[in-house]
Amino acid sequence: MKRQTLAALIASAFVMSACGQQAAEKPAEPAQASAAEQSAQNQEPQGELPVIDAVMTHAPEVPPPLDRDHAAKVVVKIEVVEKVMQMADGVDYKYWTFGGDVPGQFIRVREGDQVEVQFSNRPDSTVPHNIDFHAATGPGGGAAASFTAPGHTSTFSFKALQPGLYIYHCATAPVGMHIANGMYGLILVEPKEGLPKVDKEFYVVQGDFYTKGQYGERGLQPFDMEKAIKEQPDYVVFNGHVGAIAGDNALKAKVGETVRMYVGNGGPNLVSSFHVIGEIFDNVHVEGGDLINKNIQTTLIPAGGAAIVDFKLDVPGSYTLVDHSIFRAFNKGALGQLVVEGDEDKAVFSGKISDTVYQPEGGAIQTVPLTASEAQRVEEGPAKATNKEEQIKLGKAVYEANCLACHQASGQGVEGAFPPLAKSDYLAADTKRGIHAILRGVSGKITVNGKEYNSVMPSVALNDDQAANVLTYILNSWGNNGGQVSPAEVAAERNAK
Ligand code: HEC
Ligand SMILES: [Cu+2]
Repeated sequence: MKRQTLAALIASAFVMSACGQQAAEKPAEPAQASAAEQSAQNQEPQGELPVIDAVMTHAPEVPPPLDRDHAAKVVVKIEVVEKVMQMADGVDYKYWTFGGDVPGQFIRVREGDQVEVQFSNRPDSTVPHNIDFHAATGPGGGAAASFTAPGHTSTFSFKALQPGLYIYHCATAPVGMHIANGMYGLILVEPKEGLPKVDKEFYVVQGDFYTKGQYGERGLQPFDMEKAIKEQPDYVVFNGHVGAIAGDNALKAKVGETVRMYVGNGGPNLVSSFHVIGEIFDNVHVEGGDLINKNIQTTLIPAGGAAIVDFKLDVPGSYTLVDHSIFRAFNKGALGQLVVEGDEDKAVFSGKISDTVYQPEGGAIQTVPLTASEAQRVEEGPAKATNKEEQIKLGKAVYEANCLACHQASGQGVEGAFPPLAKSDYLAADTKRGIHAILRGVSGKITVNGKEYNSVMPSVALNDDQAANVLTYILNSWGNNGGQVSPAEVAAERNAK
């Protein structure tokens, strides 16, 4: 798929695109069911459900409406694929995906369906993954039930009890990193009576991305955890890439048609102020639920949330989808297009289409000088531990903030994924391994307490004091042999080649 530069998108954002590419016709027909049939279905025994494979589509396509008046067991097959794709023109990123692209495939089921999820993590994946369905009722939305090491498949099922449009996402530690790498998508649980018929349906999910280089910096850009924590994305995009639904990839429709958009927000951080420039949403399923609001200009879509919007197209032109937190649209990529062809209606709109020019304002960051005493406090840094007990106390906080998500509260780890730090023979054999793990990360095959692990631990950006304290805490916890690591030892390893 050809992606375009943001500059090119902005240039074409307000003008009618002349390209002739046609979007697939997708007339939408609601499922019809009488009240009597519906109440009969409510009592339908699970064992007798017909089994069907879910029709799943990549964005911006939406599977056709369900033409069913009964519940079914719907089999949803999801494959996790880690792969490098284009974020923007000349910018590559290693995405973690459900099904090979961002967002993951659209899943459409019916209220009352039994959803069986067959969740596979490709053998060439570097880390385990799982899936949390916001449409599921049960612990973690299936996160633990679907936790899957590379080269394995997990199966679990849930009943789609409540209709609505729901996000699904990966919830493997570090959760923020998995979501930031693109692990999210939408599942629609159609109400039993179906949704009103429209002419076209589209699938759009916003997400924010954090790269080492700033916006547009070329080459393969690694994920930047620090920016993610600060919630300062370099990219805010629809459907995973700058230009995924703009320019040559714009959504297409015709005057007179009704359009429904299933819009999600994967986050991980930002809330979307979703707006289509030049249109008013006739109906908004607020937050993807039953509440329908009418005549809406901009609808809020929380991170980990969704909305269903629909509108009728009265006049032709290019309608720009944006996050109306507007720097995101014009400086970070949150820009899509719906190109509408057909006859003018001068009464609705006089026909003058304006062309705006984007002028960068310059991004120099300003600072305010500190007083001499403030500067000295900054220079001194936080209070340091003066003995082993203080190291252990400070180290516990470092552990909880930086290691617990993977190695677990009592250092017990997760079999097949995160090795234990409690009574780890691997660590006990050489304390320096702990220092190396923090400074450089760990990858490749290692054996801990007789069990093999072949995963990746990212390096953790701790200073010498934090690293010394967390390791001293670990050595003196959970039945480990004791010991102490000093900041000087960490510094020596940091400087060693
Ligand atoms: C994102 C998950 C993750 C985080 C966060 C993490 N680790 Fe790890 N850690 C791993 C994985 C996975 C391995 C095994 C890597 C392999 O299989 O090659 C590992 C291995 C280790 C090992 C060597 C194996 C053992 O069990 O003794 C040590 C020591 C270690 N980590 C310490 C830490 C410390 C200390 C922190 C916090 C500062 C931390 N880790 C944070 C995932 C993580
Ligand atoms: Cu994941």
